[in-house]
Amino acid sequence: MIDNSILLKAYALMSKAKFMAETYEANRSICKYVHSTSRGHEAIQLAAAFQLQPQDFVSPYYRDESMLLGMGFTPYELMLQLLAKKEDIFTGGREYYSHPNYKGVDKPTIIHQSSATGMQAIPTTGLAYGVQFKENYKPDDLPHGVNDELPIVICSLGDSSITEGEVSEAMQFAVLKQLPIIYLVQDNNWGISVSAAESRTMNAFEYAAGFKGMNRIQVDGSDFEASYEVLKYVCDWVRKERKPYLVHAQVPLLGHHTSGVRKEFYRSEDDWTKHIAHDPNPKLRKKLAERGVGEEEILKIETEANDTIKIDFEKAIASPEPDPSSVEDFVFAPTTVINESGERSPVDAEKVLMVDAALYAIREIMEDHPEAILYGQDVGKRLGGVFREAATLADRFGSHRVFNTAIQEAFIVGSCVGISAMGLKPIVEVQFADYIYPGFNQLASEVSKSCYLTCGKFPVSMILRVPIGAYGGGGPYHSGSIETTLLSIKGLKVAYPSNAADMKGLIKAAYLDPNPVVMLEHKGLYWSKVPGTDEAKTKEPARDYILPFGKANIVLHADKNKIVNGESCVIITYGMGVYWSKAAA
Ligand SMILES: Cc1ncc(C[n+]2csc(CCOP(=O)(O)OP(=O)(O)O)c2C)c(N)n1
Ligand SMILES: [Mg+2]
Repeated sequence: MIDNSILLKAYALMSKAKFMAETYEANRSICKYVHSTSRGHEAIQLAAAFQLQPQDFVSPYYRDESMLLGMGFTPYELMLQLLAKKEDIFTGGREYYSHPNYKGVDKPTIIHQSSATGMQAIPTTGLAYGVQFKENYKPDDLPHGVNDELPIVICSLGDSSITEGEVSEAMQFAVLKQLPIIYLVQDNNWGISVSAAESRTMNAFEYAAGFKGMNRIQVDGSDFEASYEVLKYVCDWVRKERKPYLVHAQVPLLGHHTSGVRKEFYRSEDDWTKHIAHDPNPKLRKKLAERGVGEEEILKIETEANDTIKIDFEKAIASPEPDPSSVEDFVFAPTTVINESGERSPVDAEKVLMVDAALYAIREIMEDHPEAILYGQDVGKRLGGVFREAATLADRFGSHRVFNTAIQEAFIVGSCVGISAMGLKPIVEVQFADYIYPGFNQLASEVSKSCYLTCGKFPVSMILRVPIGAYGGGGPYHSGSIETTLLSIKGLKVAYPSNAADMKGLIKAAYLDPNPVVMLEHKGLYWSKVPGTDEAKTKEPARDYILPFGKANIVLHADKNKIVNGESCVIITYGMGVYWSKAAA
């Protein structure tokens, strides 16, 4: 039986969550963004929070306010985000309510949380992979608990988010690698106004059965004691066994979807009556009374909770607004690579093809940096990339550092968010630029915004290699150019070299950059097979050569007289464009 002290602690926090919801509803007009509350989901969320230890990782979703309270964040801290205040510890007033991120030794780590439903599954599964990698290959670098406990990862999700394709990619990877992750699904039968019955034939528990190797369990998530027992069991088990679990918790939804999408727009009286019958708050109150806790003591808890919320809300209202001049802060983390350095053209160096310059750059990086890992489709053993752009690397560095993935571009791209947060440096690849689109969502929703929306706590340090452009016989789906699309995403750096020396120097700069870098590698230049591209072959720069981003090279100087006569023009270009321009000149 669970100790009364735990039930009392849960009831105090549940009472706070209830008064917070009432306070927010009464003060809707001063809340900057719309907000969701945890009403109805409190029991399962607190039960999960109470199992977490500081070395753990958790990705709460936007309804997980009670989980945050259970982890020790104060109502005041949460309210600063509700009111978009400068001192909002998560996002500095940039994000909606209950979109946390946290990096500190006193609580579990929370990486960037977006509003995109289900999309946290991939970055969070990436974290679990990072945990497993460190456990196996860099154990001294993995945080442990006070009694030497290993970290676990919890990914929290709403029931309707499970139908997103990305969730399936994450679960596939979690079971394939047997990662120490718990998917906690809070099932309130609603996805805004879409009911469970009209959106799926199975709940998350039934769905999980299709993922061979996924352990699973169901619980009444409105019953705190039952939820606590199940989550204690599951968390203890994963902490020890290092294998994935899915917990399916049935819960009522006792507020509006958000303060903007009101329950009366789409819910019937009958539905509301059914949900309210499962309110976890009176359920726990009744249990406390059954356990002999007197009415006076319960009332005291409620009064104290109410008083705290009142004081905290007043204090949060009075706290300063963000400084508008800070709006551009944290789009990128500062890079140390500012100037060109090292030897670009050693006297005795051989000329190399661009594809080999890239390969040698990665090889040197992997030799010098044990935290560098490379993965993607076909980049591992046997083939080493469909263009042989990663040939020999798996043999040289082992399958734990260079490995094949399934065909899951979203996972390849989005997992970097979690892996980078673990202090590893992912170098990943999508096979053709045309196939970046399945991963594009992760790039735009998660990767590019992580630094900005965590106020610099979680920049995603990664390289995404993308073979691009036309080459012999590519056709419509193997020749695409995507650079303009990429350039419309703030928070990404894009490099597009035109010769072997630039390729090597830019990959080195990309590695040292704390931000996400997309390397566009033109397939027509890889082997200089396209007529007129011979100069893409250059001497191989030395190991120490680094070429910073954003600096142009003058390839062709105009005739002075022609400039004076107005017969000249400037072409600013990149990649294959350099050779087209030279041909035109
Ligand atoms: C990718 C994406 N599509 C649509 C939305 C809009 N949206 C916000 S919440 C929501 C419903 C999510 O339902 P569920 O996952 O069950 O969580 P609940 O709100 O019921 O707790 C939708 C469709 C979104 N935020 N992200
Ligand atoms: Mg739902």
